[in-house]
Amino acid sequence: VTTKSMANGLQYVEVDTELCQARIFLQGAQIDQFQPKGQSPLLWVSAADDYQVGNGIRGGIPICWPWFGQSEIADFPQHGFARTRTWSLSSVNMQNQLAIITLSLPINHADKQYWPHDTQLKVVFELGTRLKVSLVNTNNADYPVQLTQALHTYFPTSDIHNTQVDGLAGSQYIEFGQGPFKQPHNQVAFTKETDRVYTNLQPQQIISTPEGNIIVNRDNSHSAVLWNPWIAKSQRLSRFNDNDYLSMLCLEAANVLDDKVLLQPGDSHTLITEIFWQDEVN
Ligand code: TA6
Repeated sequence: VTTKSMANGLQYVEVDTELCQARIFLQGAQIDQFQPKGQSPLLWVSAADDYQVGNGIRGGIPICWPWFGQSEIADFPQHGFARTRTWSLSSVNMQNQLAIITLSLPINHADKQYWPHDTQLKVVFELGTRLKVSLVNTNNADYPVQLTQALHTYFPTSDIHNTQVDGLAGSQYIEFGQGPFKQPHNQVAFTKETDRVYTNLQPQQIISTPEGNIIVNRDNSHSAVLWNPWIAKSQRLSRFNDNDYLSMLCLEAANVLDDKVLLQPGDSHTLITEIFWQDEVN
């Protein structure tokens, strides 16, 4: 595990162990590469992304915090501000062959306009044959604090027309401000712009792609977002090629809508997502 920086100053942690290769930027504590040894990459990044300082990367796992989507307060940045801030690298540990990397978000005064509360935010990456991400909120204030958040994971596929998501039975979703709609089947395929905020969702979904099945587990989360921009929105998105929609989908572990985080004084909450290829090699 080494810390490096790009010519433009973006610093990142490079992980290359017996079990996996990964890369985590200090900006946004954003992982953009994770590949178990002997298997395909589990994260997708647009070739259109130019890794600019001040932007989130179009891919990997952007951390949406302390709100998902548009802020309810004002025209604050979409998906919060944590993903454009430089986090500090708190610790790097090896536990057997597992790399455990922790970053924390120092809330500076500039952010007080968005987040005037005394809370702590850290993210723990556990990198092995699986990728486990834990987003830990602690409320140090003497009053309750609430927030919404999501681990906005971009997954790769060689063909979106040959990709389905299983594990949605019994849930409901809001899409384009309409709904909630009851999820009619256990499986979703992609034939148009899809931007669904699911609630009452079971903790495991399976993304089946031509490369194999990706298992996506969540903990302390009953909500998730399923997104593919499709053709028209792809042309409007920054750092995204027109045909990128054919090679990606997002399934985001979230705490949104009625699943938002409400932290009593002194409380902690940990949002967890764990992803891996169904036929793990070891
Ligand atoms: O998670 C889905 C979504 O909210 C989409 O509506 C789209 O806006 C996407 O996030 C990407 O947002 P970003 O701010 O990263 O371009």
